[in-house]
Amino acid sequence: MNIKKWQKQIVYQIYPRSFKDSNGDGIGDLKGIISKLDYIKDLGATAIWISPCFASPMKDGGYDISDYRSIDPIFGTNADMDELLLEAKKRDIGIILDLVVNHTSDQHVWFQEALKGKDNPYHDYYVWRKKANTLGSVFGGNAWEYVPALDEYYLHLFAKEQPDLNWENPKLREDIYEMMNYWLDKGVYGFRMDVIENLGKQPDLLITTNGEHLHEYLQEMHQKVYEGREAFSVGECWGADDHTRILYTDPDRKELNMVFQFSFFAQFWGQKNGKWNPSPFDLIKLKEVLFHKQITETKRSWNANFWDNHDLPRATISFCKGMDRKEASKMLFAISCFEQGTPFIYQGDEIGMGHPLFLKEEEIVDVEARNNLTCLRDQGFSKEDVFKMVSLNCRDNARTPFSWDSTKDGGFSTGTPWLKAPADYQTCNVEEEKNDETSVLSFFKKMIAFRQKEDILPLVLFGDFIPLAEDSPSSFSFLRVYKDQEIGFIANFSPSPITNPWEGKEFLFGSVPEDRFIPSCGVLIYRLK
Ligand code: TEU
Ligand code: CA
Repeated sequence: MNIKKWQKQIVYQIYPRSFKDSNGDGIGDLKGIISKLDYIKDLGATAIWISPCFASPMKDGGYDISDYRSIDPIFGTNADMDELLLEAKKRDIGIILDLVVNHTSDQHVWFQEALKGKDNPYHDYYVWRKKANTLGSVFGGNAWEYVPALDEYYLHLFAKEQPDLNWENPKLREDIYEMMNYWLDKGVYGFRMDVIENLGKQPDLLITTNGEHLHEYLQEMHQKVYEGREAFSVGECWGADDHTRILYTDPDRKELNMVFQFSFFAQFWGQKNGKWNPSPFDLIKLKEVLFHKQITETKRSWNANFWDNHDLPRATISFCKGMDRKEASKMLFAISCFEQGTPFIYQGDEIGMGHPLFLKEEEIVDVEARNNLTCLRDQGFSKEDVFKMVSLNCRDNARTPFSWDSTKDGGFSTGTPWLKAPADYQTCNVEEEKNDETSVLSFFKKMIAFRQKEDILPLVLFGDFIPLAEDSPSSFSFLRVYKDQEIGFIANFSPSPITNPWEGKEFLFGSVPEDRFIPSCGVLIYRLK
């Protein structure tokens, strides 16, 4: 089978505020990213998704964009972006930008114009109603904000500083496509598309995801932007399941290459208070979701394989209690590499980074977390309980400054970082790991090189996936079968050793030496046929 370029990418996600600061202001920037391109190349990643770096008041870490064509000064200049594109190209690394077009910042000129009156041509770029309904914002509270001067409410599915765009307006859609083409013409490789499932929202019916016209818009976007280009697209779709994934990613439908699905993670959110009150992790439930995803309609759709991103606490901490965090990081990545689909690495996973230890409320900065410090208090939880719920589950956990070495704050910045550094940067950093053959970093490199091998890649991309030991509370194991090849994958997803079912077979690759027993988090890959 012919492998398409987008199918064989290994994508590395950068949260630019936290990756590398080049000028000592405590905030990561584009020059910082440029200085680390060789690091990313050496890791084996082939593309970089950069979380938003556009002009923004930063009410939501840049997911509130006030100008889609300018780089925010805290991240650098448009010339820095040109340089990044050039330097990435030299290394054959694609740059994937974050496309946030469900909403803008309230400081975007479109919204500022819209506020001027109902006759203003930009008024209809946003979603207005005479009356609010009960629709809630993802970040807590109601999704409607009243503007006295207009005697109308505007919709904001996220923070009130993030008014929702009105995709029913063809003029708005044209402006967005033009902007996307502008960046692709500049040499950008593609887009990660923020909450793209919300474009068809029907707020009067309380429908936010999977609205009536969603797929029409995505097909139109494909035609006006992607058609005839070799570009990459991945949609962020919290509401997608194994069947709706086809709607987005069946190549015949011409919408997106792949989507992020979240139920593997969100299934552990509590009935009440969701992410702030997760239920205990259960490996069998995790496998149920991930295996189902792997065996359902994969011939007509495509998977994005990920464990972490800038919104989720690290999976090594949520899912791997009692296990060594660094060994767990190797195991999770090996799974991503051997499932059908395209693997994503979130910055820091490749060195096994952990969380900061938040000691007081003031150290938490994320808008979702800050809103919920109040909302949860209003529900009657004690101050101590609220702090615990928020500090353990908030998005800041994943947004800590990257640990490059053992100097102050992990060498991220010569100044004071905008967010607390991880608790153990002195022992968990690139400098410590780069020359250590047994480190997480070395494993990631070897794992990528193995997966991308000519005789392995087609099997990983197109082979059948056959789940094994679904009821086992300790192993994560499956077969991949392609033409006359059969490869067995087993990971010990538990704190204690397990027996190796394939001892004596043709050993191909592993995170631990081949033996009768597999230690906690150990991964072994065998050729069975
Ligand atoms: O996330 C969408 C989203 O729904 C998340 O906010 C998610 O529900 C939440 O983080 C779970 O805690 C995207 C971006 O990834 C996120 O960073 C943005 O804040 C959000 O959209 C708005 O643009
Ligand atoms: Ca900086």
